[in-house]
Amino acid sequence: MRIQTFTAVRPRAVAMMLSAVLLTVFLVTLGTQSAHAATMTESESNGSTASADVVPVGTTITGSTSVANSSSDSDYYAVNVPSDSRLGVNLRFPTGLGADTAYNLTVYTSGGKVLYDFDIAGDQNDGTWLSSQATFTPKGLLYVRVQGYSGRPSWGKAYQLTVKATPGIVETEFNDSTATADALPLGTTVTASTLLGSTSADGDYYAINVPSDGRLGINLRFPSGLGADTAYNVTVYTSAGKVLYDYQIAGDQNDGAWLNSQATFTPKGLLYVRVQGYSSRPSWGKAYQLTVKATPGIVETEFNDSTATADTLPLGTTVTASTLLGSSSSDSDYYAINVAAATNLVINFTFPAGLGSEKAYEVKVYSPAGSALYSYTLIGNGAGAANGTWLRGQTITVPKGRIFIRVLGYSSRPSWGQAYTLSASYAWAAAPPT
Ligand SMILES: [Ca+2]
Ligand SMILES: [Ca+2]
Ligand SMILES: [Ca+2]
Ligand SMILES: [Ca+2]
Repeated sequence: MRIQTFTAVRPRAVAMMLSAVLLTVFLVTLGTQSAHAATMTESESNGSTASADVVPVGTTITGSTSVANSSSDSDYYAVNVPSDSRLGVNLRFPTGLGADTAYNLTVYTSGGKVLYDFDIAGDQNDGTWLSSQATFTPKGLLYVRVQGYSGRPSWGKAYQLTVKATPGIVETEFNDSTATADALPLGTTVTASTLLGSTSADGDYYAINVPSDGRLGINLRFPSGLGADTAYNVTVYTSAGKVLYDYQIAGDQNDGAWLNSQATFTPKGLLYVRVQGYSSRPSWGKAYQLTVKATPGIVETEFNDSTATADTLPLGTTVTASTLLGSSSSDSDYYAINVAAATNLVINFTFPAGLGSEKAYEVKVYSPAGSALYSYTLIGNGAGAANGTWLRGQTITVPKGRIFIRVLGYSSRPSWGQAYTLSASYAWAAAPPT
């Protein structure tokens, strides 16, 4: 009997208990959901990534830096970002907290590395300065830490934190080396910034795969109003990491036109573009857009600075090139031409008009043994210089074999970074000897 009574009663008790538990869970869930929809309130203790309050993207959480018997308080929030995005971190708090630092706000990667780190002053209480910073994140988990100290007027005050994420093609830190470069397909625009943790410099590397030899177009755009000093350094590296081109981009070159006009060339294959900035510059924390294009063609392939590394130039073929190189003050481009028999050559060399009244290029011809046969200095506005008629009229006799044409330019000249074209042909090809 006792056993029967027991077994008869027990299931009812269990069922009632279960109902109560389920109801509680249901109510708690309801309560949590409605809190999410409006605003959330932090739940101490949230002083580590492990105990972080989970805050959905776009949801505002109210918190406060204050802990009894402690001189500091760290509030960690975990935010799950569904795709690579530009972040908007909005921290608002009451006015009247002075001009000194009110809060420290740090963004951590899921792995706990410092991605961004800001000191927020008391008079930045409306949140606009912080949310205007160009911050980016790869998809996945990140942590935001709001930190305060008992010695600050912000201690015990309520703050509101909202993290927004706008999906897009953005850089993904840490991209500070060729090994960790962001892949950037040709013609794709990436949005990024030079801004990083508690460091004074940020280098953003992009890996670009170029399907064939061609002329590069590097287009870097950024906001106006960043002054006339250097805003960014842009460096192009070969796949082996050698500096091919290197530029200082001034704040007033923000429309990208100047850099894009530079005659830069690349052999097919991998190259890297690095955009570098410093915390001391007005460009720090500003968004930039980078697009790299490539136009296939017969172009020089640096480094072609000696007879040993000369680009082979078949007779009758026109190559496009420039005197422009890394952080060097001069560039020599050697071209090797195979000549079947001693002959007269016509050299067709053209460059843009308007390069002034000083030396623009030197064009030299070498024998297969490397001895100088001819040397010509071309003046920018010299008669027939830019359009090539003067040089085409010179009598150039070369022996049979692998002869060399060298084009030399200097960074001090207006010709630096301009495109030139070069071809060579037998003198009698146009007018056969009789
Ligand atoms: Ca960056
Ligand atoms: Ca970087
Ligand atoms: Ca060159
Ligand atoms: Ca060269």
